[in-house]
Amino acid sequence: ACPALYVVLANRGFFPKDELKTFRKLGSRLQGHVYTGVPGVEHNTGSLGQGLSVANGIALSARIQGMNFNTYCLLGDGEIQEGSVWESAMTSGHHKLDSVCAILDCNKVQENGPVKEIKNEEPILDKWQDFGWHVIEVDGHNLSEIINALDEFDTVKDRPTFIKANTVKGKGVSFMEGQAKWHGKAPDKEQLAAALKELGF
Ligand SMILES: Cc1ncc(C[n+]2csc(CCOP(=O)(O)OP(=O)(O)O)c2C)c(N)n1
Ligand SMILES: [Mg+2]
Repeated sequence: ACPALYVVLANRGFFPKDELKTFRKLGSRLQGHVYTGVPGVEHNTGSLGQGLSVANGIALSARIQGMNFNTYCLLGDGEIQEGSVWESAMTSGHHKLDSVCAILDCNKVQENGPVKEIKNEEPILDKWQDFGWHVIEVDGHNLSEIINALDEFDTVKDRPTFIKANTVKGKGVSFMEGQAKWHGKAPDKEQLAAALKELGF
């Protein structure tokens, strides 16, 4: 996910767009996991399972200080096997943190294979609902469904919102779709050309 974040930050002027070409090079601040050395990044990531605790902390701090903004947390479906995610899910529910929205990128695959074979998580929506969350399910490749879900989140009071976004890992590139083996692998020149062609570039 970090290349996508870097592109957004560069486009928002946090650092020069030219710097994007240094991605994952020795000496670059744009590494494979984001850290606070990157302008616009306020918390290190890389270790799965921490994001929702951070989101809760930000939301609670805003409440205490009387500040009015929303906090969004993107989770992976492999990531939610981490116990810390459920501690924080319980915390958001207990404190009725209605400014927190968690979005699950439910692509059915984690680093080493299919989620349901490694550790089945279904029924996911029932679990989050039981922890005190308002739950919504969308097609994560359908922008208007995502926007509607975010609008619904804005109207929900006294409970956090969980959006299960059903997605396909590697969407749009036929030989990558749904396959764990592409998790951290770079395509060779021919594969790159084929992938860009399929994506319409
Ligand atoms: C605590 C921790 N354990 C293991 C890893 C290694 N790791 C990086 S990504 C990943 C798989 C995550 O799967 P998922 O949450 O489904 O994300 P996806 O790749 O599908 O977007 C793992 C195990 C890590 N970064 N942190
Ligand atoms: Mg996944």
